[in-house]
Amino acid sequence: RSKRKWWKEGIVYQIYPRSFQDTTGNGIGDLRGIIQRLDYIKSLGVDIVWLNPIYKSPNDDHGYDISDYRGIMEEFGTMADFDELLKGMKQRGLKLVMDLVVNHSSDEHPWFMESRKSCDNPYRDYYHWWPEEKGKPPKRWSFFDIEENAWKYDPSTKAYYLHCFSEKQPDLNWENPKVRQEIYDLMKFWFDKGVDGFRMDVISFISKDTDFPELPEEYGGDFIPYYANGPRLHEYLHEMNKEVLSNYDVMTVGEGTGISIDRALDFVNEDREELNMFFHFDLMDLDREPGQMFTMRKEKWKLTDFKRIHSKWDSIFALKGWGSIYLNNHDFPRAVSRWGNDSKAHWHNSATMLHTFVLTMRGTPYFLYGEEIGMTNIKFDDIEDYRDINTLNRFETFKNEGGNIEAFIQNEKHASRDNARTPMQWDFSENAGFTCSKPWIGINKNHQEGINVMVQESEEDSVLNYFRRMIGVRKSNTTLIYGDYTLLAPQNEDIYAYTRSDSKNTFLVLLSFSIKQAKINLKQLDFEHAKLVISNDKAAKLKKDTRFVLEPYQAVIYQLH
Ligand code: TEU
Repeated sequence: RSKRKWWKEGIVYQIYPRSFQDTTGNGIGDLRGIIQRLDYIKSLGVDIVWLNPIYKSPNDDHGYDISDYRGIMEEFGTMADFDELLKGMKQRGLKLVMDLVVNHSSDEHPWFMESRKSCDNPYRDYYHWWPEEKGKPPKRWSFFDIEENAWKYDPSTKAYYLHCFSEKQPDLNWENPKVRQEIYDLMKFWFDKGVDGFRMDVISFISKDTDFPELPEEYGGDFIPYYANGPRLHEYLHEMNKEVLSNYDVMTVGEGTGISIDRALDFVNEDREELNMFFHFDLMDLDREPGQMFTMRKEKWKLTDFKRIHSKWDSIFALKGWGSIYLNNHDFPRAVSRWGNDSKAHWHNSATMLHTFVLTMRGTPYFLYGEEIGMTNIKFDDIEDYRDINTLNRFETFKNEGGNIEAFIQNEKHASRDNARTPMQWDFSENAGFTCSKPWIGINKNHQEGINVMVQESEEDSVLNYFRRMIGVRKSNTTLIYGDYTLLAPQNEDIYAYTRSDSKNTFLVLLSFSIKQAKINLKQLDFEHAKLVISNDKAAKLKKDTRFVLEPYQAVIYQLH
């Protein structure tokens, strides 16, 4: 069985600092805002805070384009604010995980400004350059480029540089040992301050085949798994572990873009000394057109596929490594709108049912700020309302190709990353208690209809208070953390049923993903001594037989013995 570790037992709360709490009145969240809300965060019962990037940045991609890895973004505050935040967290027994963005930097980072100056600049080899005299570089695809071209021509030295994300995010050259040393040093800088770990942005992309061959045929035109399979990736991760990670008691979670399940253990098997966990994307791909991570599928996703994905990933980590469980983050739409149902009638049950799911799986649970109160997609109608470079640049591409704009917006209402980035809804007031001025991005009107912290604090059965109770259930039963997971009734399209068990206890988890009443009969279970642990439906009662009828989006946990 898995060895006990704080980062396996901890619950992670992700904060997008730009949208959490503004204290200066510029419409942008800041570090002092997080300091102000530390007691609230602690009250949730979470243990670990993951902060999206707070470093100096021109904000082409909201902090994922870093111009100084040791400086704090001006809008967010100062290093003194950061130190106070970290101290406040330590005092409350909270751990802090930062975002490490080292596949690329900003083009305004001094390294890149030097690098582009001349071919013999000492920083030239900090990035990937393709000289014009070699002809046009082989196709490389870019996530955030209007022409989807990852090579940008730079006239000053007549060469192209590689940028797998926007042209303001040039890819760092990890082949260069000096680059790796710089990165290890900056990691140490934050660890020496007392930071407890890193979430590593597109860490799977850091190694490139620097001969830049044409995309091998076996990838069927899909660059993402190719980017994630660089020749020296594991060598770099192991080196990083030896040089830095192994000297501290910290956690690491890689963003596993493009990593398929058959390679999972290469990253997180303890014997390999690389990472602790990573985020896989199989679930995030489920409602997207195959090979198109930004386009919603025409047909609805199936619960049997949802179960299959989670069961498969659970089995991989049953003996070695460790998983991470998440339903949304700052790159994907809100969980309740995507996997549940955000209509008035079903919002409460589906938000709490999804909490129950995340908190009863094996693997570290990750929640996005606002998920605890069931925040929903904002579904902006107008391109003017969007702020994300991904939506904005794809819109340009779409327009240039003469695509149907209405269809584009319709897609973004469900798929845009901005859905997950709207301001935290604290109260009923005009700007939801987030700011006293105009927020940098629109606030969801439903903060006036009960999706806010203030009202949910006062209602016993609110989504927020269910979240707290459910965290209590996980915390008081290590079976729910380390115990075996067994899927029941895999073919049922309405109900996700499983047990979590060890030598001491067996828990039965029943989750309805259906808008109608749903039935399941689990006759194989011994229900003789069953106890009701928790349900999001007040009417739930302990019953003595195994034919269950669940209300729409009902969740219920029984302890069988
Ligand atoms: O995301 C990388 C990544 O894999 C994403 O492209 C993701 O699949 C996409 O955003 C889906 O909408 C990371 C960060 O999480 C993201 O916010 C950054 O924009 C990106 O890296 C570049 O740093």
